[in-house]
Amino acid sequence: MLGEQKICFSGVQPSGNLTIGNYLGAIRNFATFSEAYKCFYCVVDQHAITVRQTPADLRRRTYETLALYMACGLDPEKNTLYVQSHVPAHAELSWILNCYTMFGELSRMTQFKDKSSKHADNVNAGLFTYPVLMASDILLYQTDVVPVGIDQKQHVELCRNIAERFNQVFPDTFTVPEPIIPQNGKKIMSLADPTKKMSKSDENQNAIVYILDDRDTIIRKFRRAVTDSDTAVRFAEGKDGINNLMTIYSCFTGKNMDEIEREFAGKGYGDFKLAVGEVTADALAPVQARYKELLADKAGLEAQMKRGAEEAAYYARKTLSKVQKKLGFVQIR
Ligand code: ATP
Ligand code: LTN
Repeated sequence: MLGEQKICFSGVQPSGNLTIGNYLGAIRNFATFSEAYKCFYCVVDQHAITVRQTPADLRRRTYETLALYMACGLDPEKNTLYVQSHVPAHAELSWILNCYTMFGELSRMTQFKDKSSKHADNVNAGLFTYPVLMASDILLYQTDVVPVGIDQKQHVELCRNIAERFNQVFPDTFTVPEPIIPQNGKKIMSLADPTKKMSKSDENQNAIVYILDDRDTIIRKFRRAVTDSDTAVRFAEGKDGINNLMTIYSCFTGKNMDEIEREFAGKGYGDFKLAVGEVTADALAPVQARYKELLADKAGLEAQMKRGAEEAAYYARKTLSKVQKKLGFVQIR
């Protein structure tokens, strides 16, 4: 809470091209909080460097992610949109919270285990303390709710533990946040291996549908999606591929599983896959058109970055000063 207003915070890494998993699990839902909450949506570039990035790509993707936020309906007048590295308080609070986070807690994070096995040649300390920086992002703004896909639930729970631990020593410092996980779309699976999360860092391009893929590419990728040897479109245990396609179709059309089963009764997987591709392409077309316009105006994006960072820094400073005072750091301002 900031005064009377409830706060919403979330972030996306500019670490690759964004997928329909990022869209359905997170970004699409962000705009729904704008009326009832004061919202901060951050492009978390400092998180992205926990795995190696090419500087030119990181720079370009930072602009792209901000443009995509706006193209997905986030009005910069109603939401604070900014880049993490522009607000130094994130890194400052992160150091402090490192000292209130246990080695054992961080060792249990499944994302750390996954990423350290994927990047075995670069298991750096930043990858390990990644959830502490994420906790700092959230706690700096006295956040009440954090909309994320289910893979981030464990990190938000750790953030709650850190906040509670700190509050026990220094009462009333942080609001303890709640994760908000969408009912539908919380975990979109890979089209090539539907037992795995669709991830923007997957090497297999056929596994992923990007928000910015063109219509033909989207339809082709869905046509190739791995399914099973059954023929009926029905949501059932063990039919991971079809379940995933039905979830995507449901997210884009608002239809429930029964309605989808009825709609495709007597039809085969081929017809269904084509329909999933078409509704996805139709839904993404306006986002793509708006994105192109926004990205063409680099100066406009930079002005937004500046405005967003100034606004975020104002709130972040308040929490950081309170924390520093409580800890016993000498204030010289
Ligand atoms: P990487 O694959 O590089 O680890 P990521 O896509 O998992 O990246 P982010 O870009 O930081 O990570 O994720 C942004 C948001 O998108 C988070 O809230 C995350 O939970 C959500 N998200 C990511 N992938 C999916 C998915 N397949 N289904 C639903 N939500 C997802
Ligand atoms: N770790 C998140 C991105 C992220 C985030 C946050 C999400 C960084 N800071 C704060 C919500 C709140 C991920 O999706 N990989």
